[in-house]
Amino acid sequence: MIGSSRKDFLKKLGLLSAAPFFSLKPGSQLKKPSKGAPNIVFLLSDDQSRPDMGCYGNPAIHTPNLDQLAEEGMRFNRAYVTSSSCSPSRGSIFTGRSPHATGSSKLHVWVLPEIANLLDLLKENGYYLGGLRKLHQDNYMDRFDFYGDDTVPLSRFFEERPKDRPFFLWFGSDEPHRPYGPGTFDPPHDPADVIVPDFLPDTEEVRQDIAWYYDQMGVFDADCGIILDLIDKHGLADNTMVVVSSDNGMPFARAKATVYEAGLNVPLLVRWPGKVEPGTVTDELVSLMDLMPTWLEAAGISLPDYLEAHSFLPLLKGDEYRSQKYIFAGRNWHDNWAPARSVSGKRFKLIQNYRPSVGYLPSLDIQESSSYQVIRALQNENNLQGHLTWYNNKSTPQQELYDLENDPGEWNNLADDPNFSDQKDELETALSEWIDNTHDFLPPPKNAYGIWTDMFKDVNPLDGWLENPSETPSNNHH
Ligand SMILES: [Ca+2]
Repeated sequence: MIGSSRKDFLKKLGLLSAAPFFSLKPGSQLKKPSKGAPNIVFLLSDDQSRPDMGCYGNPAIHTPNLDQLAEEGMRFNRAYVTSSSCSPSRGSIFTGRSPHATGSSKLHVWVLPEIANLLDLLKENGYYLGGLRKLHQDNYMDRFDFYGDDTVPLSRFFEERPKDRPFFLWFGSDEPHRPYGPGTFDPPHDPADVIVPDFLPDTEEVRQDIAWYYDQMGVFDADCGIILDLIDKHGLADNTMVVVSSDNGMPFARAKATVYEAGLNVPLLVRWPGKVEPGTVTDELVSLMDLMPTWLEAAGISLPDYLEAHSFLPLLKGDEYRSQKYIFAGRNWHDNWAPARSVSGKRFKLIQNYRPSVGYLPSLDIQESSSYQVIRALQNENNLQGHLTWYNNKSTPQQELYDLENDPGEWNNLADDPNFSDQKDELETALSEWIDNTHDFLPPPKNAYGIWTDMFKDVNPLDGWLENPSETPSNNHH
């Protein structure tokens, strides 16, 4: 929902009409697009976890258009956002970098303008750029040749685009973002049918809250259906790669704005006729930042000198593909400060928490949600059961290690279990190298003073010797 102040702002920018903006770097020239460069359509929901789509095995949720698309393309089981937070996650999609390396580490902060980004590269190579509805990287507004908010019919882009150039279309839905209530979807989802995840209490209010979330997913699905019909109507389907995903997980407790799976693991569907085998499913680890090089490569555009992300174009085309061993993610400021980093391998996942002195801090939208009010009420009655006693924790472990195969809900922390010290060590090393290599502002769990010395390799970044100066090791490197 775009408020009137935002509309005023957009009017000021002239973006409510299809005003062409052009922002090529000085000296750069518009190139001709490569022969056969595909159109790219990106359909992005706002706050949806992976399981909440029919094609991901949820029989209660009404997403027929997206389920059909999954049958026509590739479905990813293990696609991850770089941060379970709108603007940081979207910044990574635009730049192929982690949020701490884009300038957009916090919610509502934009990517630095000098960083190489998808939009400039597509535009320099002849693409026409369309943006519909929510961007949440507002500095990029003026990069689009066409922008339409929720007052602009979805069809207008298809009518106004130049017919002799490939296009990139960003459709940033406002759904299923909160607030929730009745009347958004007909027929409404029945609370009796919804699947209550194991991190929420199964009560009437929670079921209703989830049913409203499903209703908004129904709206997203219907909007995607309109866009897919327009692609067909304009005869574009054969040369258009359609990608569906979400910017972060469901807006419920222990999901959105956390580094747990319900926060990070999002749907990802890719349909590209003649290139992607219909009905394929993959368990390969991919990050949404990988979309940027994948799209550029598909368009025949050279990649920038530095990118953290990996193209998964070969995987899409069924060519030889080198699997990614690890996927990294992080949390910084999102209504509160509880930074964390995570690394997921095929089976094990390590979380490093940087504010262990506090327990779970929900984002504001979740704090206000009816399902979180239920959790608080149960807490006050001392009536949280089983796993859900997790919400009573007054602190957070510095490290969490989970076996995702046997414990997909991430309840059984193995970080201090000596039987898993090898797995922890491997992931600590991978996480530390990533933190160093991407110039993160947080210290790595290993080698807290960087890869140039192993002198401090056993210093824990959170309770190291700084609090006990007498134990400070001498530093010969000064
Ligand atoms: Ca979001």
